[in-house]
Amino acid sequence: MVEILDSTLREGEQTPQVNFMIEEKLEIARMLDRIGVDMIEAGDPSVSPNVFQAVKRIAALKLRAEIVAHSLATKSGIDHARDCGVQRVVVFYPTSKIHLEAKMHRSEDEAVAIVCEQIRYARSLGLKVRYTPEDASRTDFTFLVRVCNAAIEAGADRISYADTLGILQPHEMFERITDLRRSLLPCKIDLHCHNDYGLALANVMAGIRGGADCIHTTVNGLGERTGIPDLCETVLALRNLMGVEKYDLHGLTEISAYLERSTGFFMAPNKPVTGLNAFSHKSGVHTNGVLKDPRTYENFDPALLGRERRIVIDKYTGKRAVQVRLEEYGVTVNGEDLDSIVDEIKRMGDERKMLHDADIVEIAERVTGRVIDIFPKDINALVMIAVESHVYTGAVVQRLKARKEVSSVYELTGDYDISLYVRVPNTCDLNNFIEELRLMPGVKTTDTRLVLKKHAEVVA
Ligand code: HCA
Ligand code: CU
Repeated sequence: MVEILDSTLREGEQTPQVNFMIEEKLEIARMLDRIGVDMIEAGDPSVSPNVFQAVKRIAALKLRAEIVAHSLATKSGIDHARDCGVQRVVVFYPTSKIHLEAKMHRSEDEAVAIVCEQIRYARSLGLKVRYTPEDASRTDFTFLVRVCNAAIEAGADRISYADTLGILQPHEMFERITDLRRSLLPCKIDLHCHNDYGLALANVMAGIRGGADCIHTTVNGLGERTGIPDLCETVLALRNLMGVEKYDLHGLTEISAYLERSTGFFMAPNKPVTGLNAFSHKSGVHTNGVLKDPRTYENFDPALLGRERRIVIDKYTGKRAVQVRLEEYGVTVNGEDLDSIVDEIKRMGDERKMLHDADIVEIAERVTGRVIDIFPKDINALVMIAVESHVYTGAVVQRLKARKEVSSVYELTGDYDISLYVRVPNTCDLNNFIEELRLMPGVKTTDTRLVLKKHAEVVA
């Protein structure tokens, strides 16, 4: 069964301008655990004292997911991981020629020796070990197999195939992982794919078909440069396209929104699954289809994610969508009027960037000559009144009922004793009315809210 390791707290925090507070990391870890990810990569404890604290506190939460610390292949890095109390450490060390020569100034033989020494050290501390050959996708395949098998013999039980630069195509990933699976000693294979060409999710799915076990994700696809696969997209793709049902979909919208808020890194509207437009329909052909049967243009029900479909009304809109939108406000129109309303919407849509529901209702009013009292044109307000304790509420109600501004009165329980629905022509009149209310005997305090939109039940 496919596994997910979420690295929002490690790879995700490598996103430019993104840094989490410790409490936020704990909250993210709890949310990830509720979704059911198999492993949480909580950070590299050597990065800073706060990263260390966060990893340690996440390990102490005793979540269902395995907690993983990331580390360079150094003794001190591994010591830090052990001190955090995590179950697993990642020992990462590059394997491509360019990284070994330009960055590490090490030969292939030296790299194998360092990797094995550090893995053995981590194992001696009782840690499970994943070895990541960084830049694996640009590494000579024979050397890659050699270093990975040496790592497995030294005690690693997972190898992370890192497409660090996001340069593979899905068919290549499939072939590489198929070959790797055949060439490696028994171990689990993780896939860490960067999204530089937008191929990260396609690549991990191809890699899974090739025999890999685990996909690395981050919430909202955070990470170095253009990030790695988004957790929400991955969970939906695994479920809907590959039949993997083990993750809880309910927490996905929440965690994505939490990450938007805590990072200030907002999703493009056209982002799959979590983007604003993921379940929006605009052209007449599409909206007509969706209103007849959502399966015409929706591969899955947005309710699975606690989301709703949205029908956009503008110049592309057909009759059916306009009719349904008006019905939502309790307005029914005949066929001829509907034609005229749609014509008018198309005309306005040619001139304006956006049409709001208030515009659509206003057009319907003009065409039908009816007053559709949904978006108040005069000032409508709800006024809450608290009555002095020694005063009989009914006495105040009697006075209020006599006022022409008041269209309904309710007696209530709670902090306020009376609520009024008030209609006045303008702000000045509202102001005068409230001043008079305050002077009325028995009125202790008032609290006023303006009404922006009245829904069908209220109108009726
Ligand atoms: C990096 C390291 C890494 C490691 C991936 C892994 C990568 O370059 O920052 O441990 O699986 O992309 O190679 O994120
Ligand atoms: Cu990475």
